[in-house]
Amino acid sequence: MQLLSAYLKHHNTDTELVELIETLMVACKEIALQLREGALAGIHGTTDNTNVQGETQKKLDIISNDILKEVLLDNPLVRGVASEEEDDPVFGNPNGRFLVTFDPLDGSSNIDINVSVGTIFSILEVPEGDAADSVELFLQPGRRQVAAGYVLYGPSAVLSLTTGEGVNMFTLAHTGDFLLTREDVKIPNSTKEFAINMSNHRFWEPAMRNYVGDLLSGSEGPREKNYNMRWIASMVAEVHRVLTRGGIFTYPWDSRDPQKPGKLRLMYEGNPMSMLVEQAGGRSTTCYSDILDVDPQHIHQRVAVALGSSEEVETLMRYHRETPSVIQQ
Ligand code: AFP
Repeated sequence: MQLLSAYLKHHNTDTELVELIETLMVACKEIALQLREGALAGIHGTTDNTNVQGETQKKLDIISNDILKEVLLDNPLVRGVASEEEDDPVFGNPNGRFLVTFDPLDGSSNIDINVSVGTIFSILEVPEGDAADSVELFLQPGRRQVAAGYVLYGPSAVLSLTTGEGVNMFTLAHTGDFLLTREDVKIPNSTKEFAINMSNHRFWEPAMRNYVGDLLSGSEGPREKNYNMRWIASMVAEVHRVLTRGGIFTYPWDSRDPQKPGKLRLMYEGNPMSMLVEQAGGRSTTCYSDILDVDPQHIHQRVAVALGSSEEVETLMRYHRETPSVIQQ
């Protein structure tokens, strides 16, 4: 089985980008170890701190954030990092070539119940010109990403990675190496599996209620086939299922906070997952347009997400085109 770095070099991936990805994996291996220790190391549970999202930080949110920040900023290739757990970007080598955004531990509300969580990352290049250290450097549309991926900490630790030439998966071996286990991953165009937090049904747009209603009507309804449902409450685990066997995952706009376009974060959830899904032949949208074309206005911006099997996502978008919207005035 091929080592991660050997595979990337063999496919002529930029050598500095390979080095940066290897640096990210050093941090993710340490996080995998911490997670495995879990309650034994007394690192389950919450802290008294609240992050910029207004969420209570878990002990492991902070531990994984500190590991990633330290390891990345130690690498002179890194100009700056932005994290779900940091109010503002943190800068390193002023001559660094890359910017990294990350969700250090996605799905952290699942840690204490021992359900899969993950680290999601997105890599951008510093725009041309000698701009000073500022958040503006990061505010680039998702199409500008040079690489994106996640490490899923589940029964095994699996890296899903794209550098813009398809998606490959690497599994963490007991030797500490990430070894190639799935090459050129493709998402099936159609599916019978959907994932949405049904408890938010009354807050959705009419289009989303109609779309999900017809899924639930199954073979007796206009979709003429039966659908099954999943909800893990870890986007990284949901997207891994979609990459592995197809499906549609959505966290749409809802009226609980009408000013917010959605719950999930554009720069370190929406964009990296969208690059992976599109590179695997799927679609990733706001329900109205492609997420990778969204022009970011701030680093913790939220976005509505509907991604997965292309035919199913296009059907969801058709429902949104054909039903009057309460947000798309
Ligand atoms: P946490 O990281 O706070 O657990 O949130 C996870 C998440 O951002 C995403 O991974 C899930 O898909 C989604 O939120 C779950 O949201 P609900 O708790 O509303 O189902």
